[in-house]
Amino acid sequence: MTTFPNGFLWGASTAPHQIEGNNVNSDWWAQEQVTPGMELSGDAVDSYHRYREDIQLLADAGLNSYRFGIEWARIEPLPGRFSKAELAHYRRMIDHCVELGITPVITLQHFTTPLWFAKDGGWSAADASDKFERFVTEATTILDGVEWVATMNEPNMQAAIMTAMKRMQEQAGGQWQSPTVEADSDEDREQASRNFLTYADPTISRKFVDIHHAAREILHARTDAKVGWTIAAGALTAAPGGEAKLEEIRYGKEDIFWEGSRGDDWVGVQAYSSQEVDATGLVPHPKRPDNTLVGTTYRPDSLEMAVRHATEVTQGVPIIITENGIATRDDAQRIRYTDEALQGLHHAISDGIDVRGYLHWTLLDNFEWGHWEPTFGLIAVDRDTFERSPKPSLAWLGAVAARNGIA
Ligand code: IFM
Repeated sequence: MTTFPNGFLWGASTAPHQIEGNNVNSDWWAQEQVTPGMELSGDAVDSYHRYREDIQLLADAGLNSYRFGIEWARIEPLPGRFSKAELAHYRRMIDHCVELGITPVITLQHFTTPLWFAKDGGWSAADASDKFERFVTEATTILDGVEWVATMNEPNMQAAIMTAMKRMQEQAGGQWQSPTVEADSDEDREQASRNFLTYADPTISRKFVDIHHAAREILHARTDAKVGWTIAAGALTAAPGGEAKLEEIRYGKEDIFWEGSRGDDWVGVQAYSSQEVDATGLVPHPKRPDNTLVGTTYRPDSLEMAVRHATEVTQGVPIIITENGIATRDDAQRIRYTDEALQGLHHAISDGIDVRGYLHWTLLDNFEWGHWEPTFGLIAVDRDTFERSPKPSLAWLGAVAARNGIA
């Protein structure tokens, strides 16, 4: 048996908008109502009301940690107007974890923002950091005793989305324009679709790093929490001739953010698959029978690759795996994937890399940002009755946690 370090966190991660339901004051909720083809989050899986049951299922399975987010759009539905009731709601969630012996890992911002913040220029606004800092300051009032706090989830994805939107608006003179549909030729279209969300404008990325550092300072001053953020890791590799392009893409897409973690108490690594870069950019995932429901290749080895890259660029900041999982209908494939990912993770730990925990994405089948079909959960949910049905993978991961090791 391969054993993990003492005190290793074993758990699952979630995000408020994806599971709570009726996040009506958020930018995402507004976007869903007007975007053709986007499915609605609606009631989601009603975890806002059913969090006790959800955390209990996680604890009963033998897991010892739960990563969840507090929703800025609920806590500050209008600028500067904080809801004491919503803050108390999230404090109850923290207390419930503690009562069940579950270590909470709290994310302060996971993709969504309040609608008023988005309308006011979002992260591009000159005073975006001031607004986020005001929220973070208020959030510290409920973080007493919480050990692990992430300021933001996947700022690198957020920066890439913002960059893509900015470019499209600039190119179309303020109009939304599809990068692929408007391309002049099939070749341009293929190139645009390959590289959509590949680049993040460095000015935007550096702004996220500065905002993170400002939030970290507030958290350090007002709480005892260990502070970090969580980064989407692409586990990118070079196809022959793609070495220089790999460096360029990986720097903009990830490394600015890993570098921004230096000086943090920990960093969250989020890895799902791996992708090649050739001389012209990202190579689309090859079509294989075991591709996931989000079109990515089955690459459990991406976790070890991502951890090795993260530790190198952060210069050894302690790591928590804050997301790793697979969108599949086949739960046996989920168990196989997770087992292989954990074998790789164990190799990295055996080589001396400081990893403190593994939090699977995700606890519940949920709203995958405009889609309900990709099921990443350890627990299935009937979206009419909200009945929870744990999958075999939940018990499997719980047994790994109980042994603190893989067979
Ligand atoms: O569902 C998302 C999550 O919100 C952020 N990281 C990737 C997950 C799976 O796509």
